[in-house]
Amino acid sequence: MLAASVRNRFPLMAVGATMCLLVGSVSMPVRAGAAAHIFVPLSARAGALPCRPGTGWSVDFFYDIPNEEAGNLLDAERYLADNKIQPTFTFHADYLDWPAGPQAYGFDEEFDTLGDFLNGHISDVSDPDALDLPFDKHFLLRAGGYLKVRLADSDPIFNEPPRVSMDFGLASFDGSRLRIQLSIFRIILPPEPDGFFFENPIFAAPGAYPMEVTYFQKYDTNPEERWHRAGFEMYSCLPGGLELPGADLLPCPEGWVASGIPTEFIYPWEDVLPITPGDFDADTDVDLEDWSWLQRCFTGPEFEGRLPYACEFLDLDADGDVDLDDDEAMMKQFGGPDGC
Ligand SMILES: [Ca+2]
Ligand SMILES: [Ca+2]
Ligand SMILES: [Ca+2]
Ligand SMILES: [Ca+2]
Repeated sequence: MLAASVRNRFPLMAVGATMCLLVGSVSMPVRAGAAAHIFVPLSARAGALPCRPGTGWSVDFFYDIPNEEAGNLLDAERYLADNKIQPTFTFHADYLDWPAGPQAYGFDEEFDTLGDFLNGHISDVSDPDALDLPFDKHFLLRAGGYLKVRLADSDPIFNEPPRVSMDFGLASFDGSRLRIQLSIFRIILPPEPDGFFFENPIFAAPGAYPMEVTYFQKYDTNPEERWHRAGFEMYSCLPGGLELPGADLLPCPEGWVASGIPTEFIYPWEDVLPITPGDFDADTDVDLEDWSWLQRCFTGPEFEGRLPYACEFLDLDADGDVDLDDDEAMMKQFGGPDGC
């Protein structure tokens, strides 16, 4: 069920691939991958989030992708989607770092079982026996959840669009991708030995944004050439992030060291709430904070042209301006600061 709903949310799309390389060993110097900025529009916002913290990632694990379907990440994803393959098992994870531990990456041969690779760093495993499956098949894992984007992450001065931005990095072998709703972030189908990227999404407004991270592991089936490496890490440049136990020390573009996304920022799929009209900051109320954003977006009734992206949300009567009619509509929802 979960896999099907996630697939519907993220239909397969053809994308251009961009690649860059990282020297992926803790004992060797590291460098930041090329950073890019990707704008995530207001339409990608899924809703508001409950006041309690999130609980981390929900992960679907697809074991034993047939050899003829495992050319690369895209082949494997298409095989799973076309055949409506259900996950072999599911689990929860605080952060994305496999194998976790003192070593960032390992060779295929170091893992006898999936449990060795996942390294105890998971919880709520739907089928604990699956952890005894041998680490000798191609597999794909897909982690998902809603990312909480806050006003606190934004520039206090109202720009167009308001800057709500954060950096994410992904390092993996064999292929991985990060998606925020339909904005394809980056897909990496790296040449050996590995791939890496670091990018900065800019969100149009606070709220809940669906996020999906996929990792494809192609097992080297040739016993003569079993030098293949396995490993996957996701970094963020969010202040207060989790330390990744097995990660390289990657510098953020701002200069500090990257970490895992704080668990409380990632919510399960079932937790998203509808947004009340006028609840600009998506904290489940309509109060003075939201009203102050209406003030900043106010154009009056004669306005012609395009509203700044996030201000479109405050055009409550959808006539292309933010004026007293919108103010009146907001006042009907006004309930004071009883949100988060
Ligand atoms: Ca609000
Ligand atoms: Ca109007
Ligand atoms: Ca209006
Ligand atoms: Ca509020």
